Amino acid sequence: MQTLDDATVELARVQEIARCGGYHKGPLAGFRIASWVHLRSGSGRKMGTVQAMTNNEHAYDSGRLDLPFVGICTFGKYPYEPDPAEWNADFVVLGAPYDCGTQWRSGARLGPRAVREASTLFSFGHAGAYDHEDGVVYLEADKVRIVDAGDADIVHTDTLNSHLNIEGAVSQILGQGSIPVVIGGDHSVNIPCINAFRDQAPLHLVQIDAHLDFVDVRHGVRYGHGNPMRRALEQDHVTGLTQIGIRNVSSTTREGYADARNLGSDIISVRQARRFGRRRLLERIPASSDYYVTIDIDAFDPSIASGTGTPSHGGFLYYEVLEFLDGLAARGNIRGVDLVEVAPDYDLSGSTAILAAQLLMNLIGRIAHNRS
Ligand SMILES: [Mn+2]
Repeated sequence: MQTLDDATVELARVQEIARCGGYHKGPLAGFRIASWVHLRSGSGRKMGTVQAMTNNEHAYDSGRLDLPFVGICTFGKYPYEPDPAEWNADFVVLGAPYDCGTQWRSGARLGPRAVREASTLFSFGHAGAYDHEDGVVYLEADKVRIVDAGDADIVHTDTLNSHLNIEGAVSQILGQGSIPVVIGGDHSVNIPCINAFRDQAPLHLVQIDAHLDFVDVRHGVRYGHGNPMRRALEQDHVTGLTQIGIRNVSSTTREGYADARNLGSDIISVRQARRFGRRRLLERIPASSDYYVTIDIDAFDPSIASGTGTPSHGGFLYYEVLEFLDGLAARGNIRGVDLVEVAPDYDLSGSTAILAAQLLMNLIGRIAHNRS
C-alpha cells in the first residue's frame, strides 16, 4: 500500500478526493481516503478531518469497506452532485421519474430509485470492473468519472413542464461536455432527452424496445410513452432510426409502422435480430456515426424483466443486448443513453432493476473503454 504524508497534501485537494470518493486526474490519480484524523494548521487551527490516503488498487484492507448495502443510494454509489459546476464528469446520471405518459400500468416514476438501489450491487469495490472474458478492467476510478446529478423535477400530471425540466437538465449535461445517462420514467422522457440534443451534432437513434412507440397524435396526445420515436424522427438532428426487439401488439397501428418505414426507420423484431446475428445486425446501423441509445426494459423477456408496465413475451436475454451494445460502442460514438420503463412494483424479485443497473454499468464501461 502506498500512502501520502498528510503534510504533502493541500486541504483543498483532500476535500476534492473525499467529495469524489477518489481522485481521477493529476499526480494524485487513484488516491483515496484511507483513514480519517484531524488535520491542523501550524497554528493548531483545525483545517480538516483527513490524513492518509492510499492508491492501493483494491483498498479493501484499509479505510471503509463500504459494502453495497451500506450508505446512501446513488447510481453505482458514485458521488451525488446536484451542482453542474462541480460535475467535471465523463458521464452524468440523471433520474427522470415521470410516468404520466403510460397507457396501461404506471409505476415507472419509481424506476430511478429502484435502478439506483440495484446499481449499488455493482459499485465494484474501488478498482473498476474486471471482465475476464474481455480481459479488460472497465470503469477504472482514475480513468472514468461518473456523477449522479439526482432527478429532474417533476410536476404531477404536467407532461410539458416535466419534460421541460428533463430537457433543461440534459442540456446542462451536454453543456458540460458530459454524456447523459437518463433513467426513466416512462418512455415519454426520451422526448425531452432527444430535444436537448437540438443544438448538437446529428445523431442516429437506436431504440431497443418491444414496442414501436411511433404514434403521431391520438386524442390530442403527442407526448405520451407511445409517441417518442415519432417525435424523434421529426427532429432535424435525428438522421435515422433503428428499432430493435419490436414484437407483438402495441399502440402503434399498421399505418404507424408504414409511416416509420417511410421516414427511414429500420424495424427489427427479436426473431429477426436472432436470425441476423450480432454482426449483420450491427451492419444495418450507419458506421462511424454518432448514436443515441434508448433502451426500454420491456425489450427484454418478461421472464427476466417482469418489472415493467407493458411486458411482452418473446423478448431478449441479457447477453443478446449487451453484445449488441458492445459492438455499437465500438462501431461509433454513443453520445447519450436513456433506460426507461422499470416499474419496481411489478418487480417481485428485484431482477428487473438489477438487469437495468447491470446493463447501464456495462454500457457505460464499454462507451468509456472505446473512447479511451
Ligand atoms: Mn417504449
